Amino acid sequence: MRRIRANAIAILTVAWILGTFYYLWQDNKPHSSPSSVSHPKSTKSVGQKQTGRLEIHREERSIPLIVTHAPRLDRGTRSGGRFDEKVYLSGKQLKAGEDPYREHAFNLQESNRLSSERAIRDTRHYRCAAITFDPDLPATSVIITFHNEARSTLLRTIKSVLLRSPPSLIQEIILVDDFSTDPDDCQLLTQIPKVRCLRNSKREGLIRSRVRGAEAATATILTFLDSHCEVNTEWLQPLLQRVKEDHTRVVSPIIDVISLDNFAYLAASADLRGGFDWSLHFKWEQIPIEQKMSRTDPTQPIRTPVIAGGIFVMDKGWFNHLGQYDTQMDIWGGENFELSFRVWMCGGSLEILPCSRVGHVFRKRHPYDFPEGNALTYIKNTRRAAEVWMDDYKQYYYAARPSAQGKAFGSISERLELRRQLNCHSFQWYLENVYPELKIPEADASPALIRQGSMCLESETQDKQGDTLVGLGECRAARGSLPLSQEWVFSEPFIHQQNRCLSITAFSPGSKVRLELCSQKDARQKWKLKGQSYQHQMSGLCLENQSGVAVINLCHAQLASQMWETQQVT
Ligand code: LR7
Ligand code: MN
Repeated sequence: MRRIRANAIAILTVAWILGTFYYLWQDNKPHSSPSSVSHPKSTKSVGQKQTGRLEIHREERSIPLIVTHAPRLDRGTRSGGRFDEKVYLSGKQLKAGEDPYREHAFNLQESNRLSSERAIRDTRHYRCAAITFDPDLPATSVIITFHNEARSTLLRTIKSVLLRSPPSLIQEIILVDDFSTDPDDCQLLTQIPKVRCLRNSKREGLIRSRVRGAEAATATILTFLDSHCEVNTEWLQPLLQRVKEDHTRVVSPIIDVISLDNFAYLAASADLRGGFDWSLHFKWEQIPIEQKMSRTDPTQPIRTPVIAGGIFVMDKGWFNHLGQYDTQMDIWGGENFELSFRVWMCGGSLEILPCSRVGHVFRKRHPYDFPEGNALTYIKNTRRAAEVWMDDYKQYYYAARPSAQGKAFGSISERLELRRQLNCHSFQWYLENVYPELKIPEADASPALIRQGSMCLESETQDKQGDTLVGLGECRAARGSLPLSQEWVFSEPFIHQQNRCLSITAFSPGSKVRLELCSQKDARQKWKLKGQSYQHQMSGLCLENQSGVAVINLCHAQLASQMWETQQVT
């Protein structure tokens, strides 16, 4: 009897040890393709049938949520004689010989061929799986706007949400049909539980459509998605958790890539954030090296200067408080900058959460028309963002996008009033605190004369403190051979000669100016160009020629002694 018990204990111990080893091995095993977008199994060269089978087999383990939370949508609905997926999908099939890319700018044939419930690889860092969330996360309304989306991609977006989210967290899915040709694309989907459909009576564009969806939402948290996405394992919980902890956070997932050719689901790099150039062109960029070095935990949020725009979660009260969207923006584009600047400058923050992953079909062209033309619409929208939020820095937007000058952009008075009421930070604050990596263009970095008639601003002798006095002298030389003392570089906000910056000596009218070692933080050195005057930013006083001495004084438009001509040297 005793021996039997001893044997049993020995067997159990061995089993326990083996089990523990297996568990640890599983847990420590990194994903077969860590974070790159090139996955050999996803390339077209691999036999598709075999790839498909392999994928599904491999995936079963990595998406337990499908099993845990899958209410098997069509089982319930079909028996009720309601949503019939086959009927829905076969309503729109590719005609023989038709170019599969024509209508949607992705391979429609491939999308139609795939199951609406296909498994995808869990692309998260393996440490994400161990994170736990509050049991009482708030539910969300998912808002998907679309204009003539393919039925197969739209359905896959919806089903991935319903199958890969804890049901209690999905209050509803609001589809906003932006006047698609066939109302049934949207209407038939309302036979799926939780799905609602709002149809615009005319084409509005994604911005006004999203606002309409947000206004109809009954949950306290809004989740925006594009109409050709697939959400991944536990995508929603990290997003809701961060917003629950602080309602001013606006959070997005890492956006994985769904190939527009073969619809392979590819992991995107986890080291990227949203950025832009002065023409307001969005780009993914590496997170700055210092931040990268200090990231010991790959599951931590990544602060981002801007979001891509289509996929994010935001508290509904905060969305409304901050002024929703600029509803005078049309069709597509620019709204992500406007929202991003507004969130940061008016007291919120933007984050990318690496433990949340959502796939998106990235396309190379717009498959739909722009009633006012693509370029004009983008200019109108970005111009509105620049005019309302970028203060004097908008000059760099115009310099980078000269075609924007003079183009119509409507009235912005309501948005300016909103900015005033919300008491938001300046764009300079945003540049200093959120996006210091965005460099002020050095286009005007070539040296110039700053002159009044035949007199030029010049640096003179050093005073007792070792600072250089500044006055006016006869412009002495022709182009190319100027004395260095008359060459100035204005790269806002600094007017400088090498590393010495034009600085006021006191904040009162009549104070002299001199050259001092440049310092990024020194308010005495910051100027802006206002018409033909150089205005000291903080005092509001203007650079003036007072009988050959450079001083600052109360600004008077058209006062000759305050009007300067800038003449490039090279
Ligand atoms: O008139 C329109 N009405 C619409 O409802 C035009 C478009 N739409 C819908 C459209 O069906 C889609 O669901 O709006 C959504 C976005 O349009 P896409 O998919 O053509 O845009 P995109 O993926 O190229 O654009 C990105 O930038 C846009 C700027 O306005 C939006 O913010 C998109 O939501 C955004 N997409 C993403 O952020 C996903 C990641 C891509 C990146 C980078
Ligand atoms: Mn898209």
